[in-house]
Amino acid sequence: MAWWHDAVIYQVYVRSFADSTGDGVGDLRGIIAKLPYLAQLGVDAVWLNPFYPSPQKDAGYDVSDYRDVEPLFGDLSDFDNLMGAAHRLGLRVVIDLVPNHTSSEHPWFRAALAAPPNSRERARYLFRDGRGESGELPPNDWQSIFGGSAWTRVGDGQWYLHLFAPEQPDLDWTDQGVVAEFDDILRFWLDRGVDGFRIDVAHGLAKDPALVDMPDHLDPDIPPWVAQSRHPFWDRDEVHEVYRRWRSILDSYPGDRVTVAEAWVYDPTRFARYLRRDELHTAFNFTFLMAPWDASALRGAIDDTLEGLRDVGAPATWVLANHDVAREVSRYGDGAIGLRRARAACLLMLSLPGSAYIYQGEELGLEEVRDIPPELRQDPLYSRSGGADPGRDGCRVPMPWTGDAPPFGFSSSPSPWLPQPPTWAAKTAEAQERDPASMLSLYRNALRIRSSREDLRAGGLQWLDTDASVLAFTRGTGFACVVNTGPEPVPLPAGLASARVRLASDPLGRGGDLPGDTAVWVELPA
Ligand code: TEU
Repeated sequence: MAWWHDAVIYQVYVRSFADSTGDGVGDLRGIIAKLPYLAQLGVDAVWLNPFYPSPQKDAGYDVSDYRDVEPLFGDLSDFDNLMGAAHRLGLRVVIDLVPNHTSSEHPWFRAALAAPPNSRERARYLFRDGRGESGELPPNDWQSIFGGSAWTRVGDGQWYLHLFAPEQPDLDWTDQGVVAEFDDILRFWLDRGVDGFRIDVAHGLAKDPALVDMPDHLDPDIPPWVAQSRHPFWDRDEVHEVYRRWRSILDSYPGDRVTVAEAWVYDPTRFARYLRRDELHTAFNFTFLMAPWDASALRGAIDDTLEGLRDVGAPATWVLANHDVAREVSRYGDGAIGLRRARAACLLMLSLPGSAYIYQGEELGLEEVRDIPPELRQDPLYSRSGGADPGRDGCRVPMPWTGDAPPFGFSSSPSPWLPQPPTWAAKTAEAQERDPASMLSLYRNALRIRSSREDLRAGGLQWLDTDASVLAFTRGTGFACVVNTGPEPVPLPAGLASARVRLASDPLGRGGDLPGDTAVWVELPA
């Protein structure tokens, strides 16, 4: 079985992991210095958020050169050193590919602005004439995910499409030059030894050729970045051609290279289409991430996921957090209760069949930082929504490594690009390393057990009968996980009473009861 079927992949948010230069922004050399920490944590691979040259209008998801490293983060030789150091420690490296849009500073977009309407240069993007008497209205009513119209007008009166910020013009994937360019970008990084790609906005590359207005059948309550059926730009059938093409490129390389799609597609059948045998290997499972802390919602998300993937044979992925969503400690209720639930969720996630993702700081139990001063907030989602949406800076605050005051060893600069809360003194990696009851110790122990047990990685999942507020399942014949999402203690399910406890997210009650918001891993007698 290829490594990615059961891998645990750690997401490194490059800007916020470790700063080696003292400019307050994380960088590749900073990551190299912390690779031993990741090896000791026990993960199999890292995924790096975009580190390419970029004006940083959307934290690097606005790429101006797909074949180099942003000077803030280092250079190509730092990248090669990072690859070498990671591989020596047995860690694979997955990088982020941003194919839906470029930066407005990309040479292609500059050339498009300099060229006239209907030129070869404009054909790589979606330039159109406007509506209204003199073209003063946007070509259609699409809204940007970050707020406002998805169209911006240029000097000669034409408009261009940007599903995200105006500094992120969408590429036209019907243009063969665009297709060929990305083939070449994939090869550039595969030749440098990368183990795979995370595909940004994988459900967005194809647009309705007529660029029709938003149809009436769409549900306004569904978040704007989530696919719905017959949508003019999400999850259209044409995207699959791109992925078949990329799969054949990856397959032509030695070793097991992997793709993971960022596809906000909740319909399990539509989702599975990205993972057909000649398309992408894996995709983030956002159904699990979005589920509330509730046994039946979580069980529903798990069943739908496993059921949806059965026919395509792709492994499931499990994700609790990333750089776009509020941290799970906060989503699950903040404070002591949020942390307690996040600890239980860790054991749940790491005992489900498939691969799992850990977002940096999740293993430290970091919470969402809500009090970032407005003038320091960087996310375009905040500014473009006029502050109505707090944006995603709160989950992107730099890592606390050591010491008892900010910047907690992240940087030698006293003011990292986002400020860290002083209360993180108790959450540093250094403080948690010494504490066997810490979140970090829980993640380390769980990952150690997971890697030592074949049944946890490859065994089937079987649900056990339990109370409505409890999730209980076996993996193979020798292992079980029980999660109590309710507030009251419950006895372990019949049949598990004589089992040996391997790990618990919090201490069990007297008589072996499972307290509220607690999970336990048990070994079953042979
Ligand atoms: O995100 C795609 C996306 O649509 C959502 O993640 C959305 O931006 C977010 O949930 C709103 O709250 C990807 C990247 O992960 C994100 O960081 C980028 O901003 C976006 O693409 C544009 O490249």
